Amino acid sequence: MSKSLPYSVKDIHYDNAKFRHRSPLKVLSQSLLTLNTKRNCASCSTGMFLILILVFGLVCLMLMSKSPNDSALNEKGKVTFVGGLRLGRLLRKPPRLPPRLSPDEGQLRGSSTNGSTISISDPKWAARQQSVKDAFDHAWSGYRKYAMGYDELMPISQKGVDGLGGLGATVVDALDTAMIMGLDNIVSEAGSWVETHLLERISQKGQVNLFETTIRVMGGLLSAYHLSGGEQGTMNITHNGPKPAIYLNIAKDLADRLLTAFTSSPTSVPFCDVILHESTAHPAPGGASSTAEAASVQLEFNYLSAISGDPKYSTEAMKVLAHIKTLPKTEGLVPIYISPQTGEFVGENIRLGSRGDSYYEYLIKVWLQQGAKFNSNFTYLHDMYIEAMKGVRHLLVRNSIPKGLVFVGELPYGSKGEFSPKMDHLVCFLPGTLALGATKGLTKEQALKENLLSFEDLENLKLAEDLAKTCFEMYEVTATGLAPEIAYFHTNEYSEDGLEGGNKSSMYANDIIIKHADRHNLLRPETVESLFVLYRITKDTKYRDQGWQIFEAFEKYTKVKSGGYTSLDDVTEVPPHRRDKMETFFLGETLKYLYLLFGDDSVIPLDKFVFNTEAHPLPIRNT
Ligand code: DMJ
Repeated sequence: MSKSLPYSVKDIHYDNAKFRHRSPLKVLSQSLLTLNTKRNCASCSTGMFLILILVFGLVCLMLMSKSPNDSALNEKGKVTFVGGLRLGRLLRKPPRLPPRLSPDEGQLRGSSTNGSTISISDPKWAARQQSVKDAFDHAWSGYRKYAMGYDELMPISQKGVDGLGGLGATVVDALDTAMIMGLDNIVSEAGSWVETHLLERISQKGQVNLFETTIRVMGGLLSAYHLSGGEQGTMNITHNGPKPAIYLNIAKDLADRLLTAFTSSPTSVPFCDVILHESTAHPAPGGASSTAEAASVQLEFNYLSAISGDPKYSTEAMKVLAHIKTLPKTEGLVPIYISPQTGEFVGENIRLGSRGDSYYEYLIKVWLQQGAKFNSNFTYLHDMYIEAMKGVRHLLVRNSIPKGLVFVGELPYGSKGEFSPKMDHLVCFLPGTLALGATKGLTKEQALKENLLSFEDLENLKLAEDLAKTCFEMYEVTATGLAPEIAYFHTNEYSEDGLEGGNKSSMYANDIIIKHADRHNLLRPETVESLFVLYRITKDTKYRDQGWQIFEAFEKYTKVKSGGYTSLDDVTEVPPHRRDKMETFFLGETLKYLYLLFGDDSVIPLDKFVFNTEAHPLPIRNT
């Protein structure tokens, strides 16, 4: 039976026995029975009888008294042990969690690992989840047949290409998706490739980009470490692939080399490129680093410090955010370039698309990762995030005409310059991030019931829902049902004719403008990522329906028969002209988010994990 990962492995302190929480009554009657086997009560002296009553009374008291510091099964079924040791605990067996079920098993049985009942999932969604799993299998089979060990597959030419420095990026990006899906054979294949080849590659390869290598390769290794039982030391719950320590050692070796991007920079802003075999770092050709790149490696370096016990990774990476905190901003918004030489922002171009996007994502996610509420050292990140989202709402959000889609535009010349109604598909990470930032991973219902949403949270949640709609309409408006890389929005100040998406029945056909140069689709994940987060948070099934519609369009137009999926040149044409590349994030992100969207909420719960910007789940600190 394939395995999957409904919880942090940290939570799995149990054997495979059926969950049994012994009631105090049961313990008492068992104690009585035990005593009675040794003595016949009828022959007891009165003194002995009184002693017995006293003992029972004491046992009762110890078992019934419930202190908040006692071990407890919390709301997610996680066993927490906090506070001092009590006598009661000595006499009690810690509660055991039920055996871990694969998402499919869990759904079929209608039970969950948190002890509460979850609805038996609709067989329709179980079948759709299976289709995503099949798609992943098809994507992997093309890659392993034609490109094993290369960064990416060219599915039409049936060969591999090294577009990311030659570290076998698809293998590492795909690994934790296979673990989550319970695809054991792929876990074995990918895991053993990592074990056999990756360390050698890292020591021999040349130039890599700090950000891409961190989010895809280090992120993939760290997530594989955790999901394969890392923090338990020896327990490998996938039962496939290498031991967690292998992933950790490789991640450390890689991070030690990447660290030179930070340590050789004259400021807290890292250089953008690293020569792996030399362990040297260099600025980008233009000198400046992308703001998103410099500020989106902290989740990974922090987690590496936590599990390796070596603070140096986190220390270097967090300097970037602490430094950016001191820089002047425009209502919390930042230019997309920053100089490692001066530490200052470069230019005035403000956007939440390429080079800007994950800066905003990591502000809130690093705060969440570090234990949010009980770790005040990082409150500044939350403050920066809230200010930035206010800035987004004030300076970048507009409505299109005639139908009023809410979109996020750009300020290429700063807040004094002209507004551009251009929105990259990349911006579609924002609805998910806004929703996550608002409820901190809880459902909206729960957050409302517990009165946890501030005015800002409610505003951000509303914007999240509006933007998710726009992101979906960017798919719906085209002939293929797939989004272009970039869309423009028709406003009072901006219009262009003859650039519709090709789906005449879309009610937003006149709102969305797609320029010829922007019509490609790279199998990107951002919209399905947001649909997944919004579904988890709002429980509104429309997000699942939309995700399914997008998945079907991927199946129809991007699937390559011999194996793999391909990027497209033009989503407004049917049939679309195909490019010849399967990006690693299709396996690492797009299919993972779709799989999770159609599955059970207890798999990688949003209040226990943060996804790095490449969809690799990392556990949230719980102390
Ligand atoms: C991924 O590599 C990451 O999500 C990154 O933050 C930007 N976008 C690509 C996928 O589109």
